[in-house]
Amino acid sequence: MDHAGDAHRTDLMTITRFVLNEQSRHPESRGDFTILLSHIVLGCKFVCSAVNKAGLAKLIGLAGETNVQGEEQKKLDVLSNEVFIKALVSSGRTCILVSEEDEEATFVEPSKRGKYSVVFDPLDGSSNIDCGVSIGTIFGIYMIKHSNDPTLTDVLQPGKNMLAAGYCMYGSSCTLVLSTGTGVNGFTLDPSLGEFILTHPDIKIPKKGKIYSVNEGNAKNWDGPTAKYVEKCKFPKDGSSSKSLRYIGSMVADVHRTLLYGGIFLYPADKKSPTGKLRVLYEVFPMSFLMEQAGGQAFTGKQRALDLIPTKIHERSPIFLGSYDDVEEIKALYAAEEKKE
Ligand code: FDP
Repeated sequence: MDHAGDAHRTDLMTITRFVLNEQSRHPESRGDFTILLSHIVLGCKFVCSAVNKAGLAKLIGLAGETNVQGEEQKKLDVLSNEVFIKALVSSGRTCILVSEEDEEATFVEPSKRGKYSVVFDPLDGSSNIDCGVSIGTIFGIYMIKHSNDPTLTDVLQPGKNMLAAGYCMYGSSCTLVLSTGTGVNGFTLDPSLGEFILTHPDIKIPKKGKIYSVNEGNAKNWDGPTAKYVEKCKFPKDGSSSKSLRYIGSMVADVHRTLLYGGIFLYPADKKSPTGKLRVLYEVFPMSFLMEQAGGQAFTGKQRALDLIPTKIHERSPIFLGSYDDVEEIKALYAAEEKKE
């Protein structure tokens, strides 16, 4: 009998236990972060269940359409947003919420306010919803300076000021990847227990990868360094093998693969979208935070992504993130371009 294996199977490290363990290293902590996280986890479980049932329950469809009972249907992303907003407000630990779904930030009413602000995309990769491809939730957490007088400047902060970041991927399994600033850990939802169990401890991204991930349909509009980099991936001149292309078109899924297998994910600026497509606060920052915590890098084409100071809550930025050496190559190409100018 494999007693060691048995111990592993019976001594389950749930995400709550994991965060409580981390908290015990900070004697001054009063458990507020653990409470906040448990509300985020609840939101993820709800969305996971809704995504799994979507085809059956006819949750898919245009917001505003009515179902056979004559009730108004909610699109999955609208529903997910409502669930997260309500879970975060009711945690009593949040102050400002910025969601991809809402044009304006939500300022939590004073009686329910706490010291954290959460920036999030409740259901990222929405163009993949209707065909059952992996989608996800992305979130980042900041600490507020004055919870009795919160302003937008409390969330318009560089990504390096985040306390924690993570994503939950609704795919063949439901996986939550989290960093509280001391490495990256992955938890998989055990549906029979309804608990996220630590399955990917201390994730480290390979130093160099064999995969590049980009929407090549935009190639005609790319700038010089991006075009040169992708050309190098396909036709390397140093005798190395060409890289493989993988692009799901769902940031959570593409970044998750990059984190586990290594390589690079690119969403560059182009002539049509000079600031790129992805949003700084709830796409670029959380994913860059995780990449750095896993030993990789994240670069905007101009600077370290986490140094960027956003001026608007829905601001966009180009992004290149992944294995350390791969991002180093694209940085060198942008540096060479800058020298020419
Ligand atoms: P989507 O438009 O499906 O919501 O930011 C949203 C996002 O997906 C990312 O998840 C994804 O990486 C990217 O856009 C895909 O964009 P393209 O379709 O332009 O490749």
